[in-house]
Amino acid sequence: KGYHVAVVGATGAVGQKMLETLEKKKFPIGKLTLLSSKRSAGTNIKFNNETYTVEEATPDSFEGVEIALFSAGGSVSKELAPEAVKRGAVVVDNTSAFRMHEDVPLVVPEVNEVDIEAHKGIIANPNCSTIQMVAALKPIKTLYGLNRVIVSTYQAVSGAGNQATEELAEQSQAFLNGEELQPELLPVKGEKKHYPIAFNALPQIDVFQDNGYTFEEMKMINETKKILHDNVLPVAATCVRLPFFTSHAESVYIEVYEQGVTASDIQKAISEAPGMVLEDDPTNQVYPTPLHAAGKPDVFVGRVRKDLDQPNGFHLWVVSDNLLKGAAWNSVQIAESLIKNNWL
Ligand code: 11C
Repeated sequence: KGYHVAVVGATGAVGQKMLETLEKKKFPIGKLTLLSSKRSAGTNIKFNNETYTVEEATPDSFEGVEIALFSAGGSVSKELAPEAVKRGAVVVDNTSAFRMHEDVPLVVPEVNEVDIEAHKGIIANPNCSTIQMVAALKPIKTLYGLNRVIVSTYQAVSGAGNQATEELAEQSQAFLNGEELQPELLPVKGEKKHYPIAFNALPQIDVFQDNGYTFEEMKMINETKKILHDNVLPVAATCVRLPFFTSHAESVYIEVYEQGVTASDIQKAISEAPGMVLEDDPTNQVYPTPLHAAGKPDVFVGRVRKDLDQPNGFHLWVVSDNLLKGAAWNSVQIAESLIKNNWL
């Protein structure tokens, strides 16, 4: 059977990758509806050699839709996801709108696929930087338990959308031409201040919360606990934007529960986990980098080391394409799981 699939936000950075992923995975599509804001409506997009015209998303756009993949910003999801559900669709939402709602499963299929079954119409796709981290943590937690997680991120500009990608490209050229930089978007669209991203590092992703952490950091903290079903797991995060286009990298410090675990135990756990690739050979300078991970659906791990002072402490370097496993690929995996398990 082919399903009626809608992609909301089809012209955006993640929407484009969703279409590429659906094509690549030969997703069983009977009918495809491409939706966007009024601004992008009318755009023509090629899918499987056919041309589709993107329509403005309205509640009635979801008549007859069975699976709706949303990635058009939180406010669009808040308004239209319930309308899609009312009309019988199951929504996979890639925004932060519903992630922490109690009756909305928050899913990375390799980690907590079974949570999908309890859905009430909406399944949330986690934040990109959370997905790659929990994918790495899960096999370690299963075998050795987890006592603590401290993460620092090195995040690509594409996480902030196509406009941020353009801003980095333009600023880089301007900088090298000796021109004055005029930042307009990053760190956060609509914020009071903007800083250059070219040849810089910005320790702010999303807006600050009252506790001094940014929303991106709190997403990593809260989503990790929800996905791993461990509300008391201590998690701390520092999220930083760097001047490259694709893939987020993360330095992750963990403390495991079991005593006597070695770095090779951790490496083995990672290398045997689905969707994970261990690239860890310091003698031959083998480790993952954002450029190398870009365009691939896996989560890459390297630099696995035992902490020098904390007997159950380990350091890992985790890299993945933020638009694929971090967004589009994971969303389509959730849709595949709905079909495969008869959970639609
Ligand atoms: C970034 N992680 O890199 C963000 C983008 O909650 O889905 C993803 C925002 C989200 O800016």
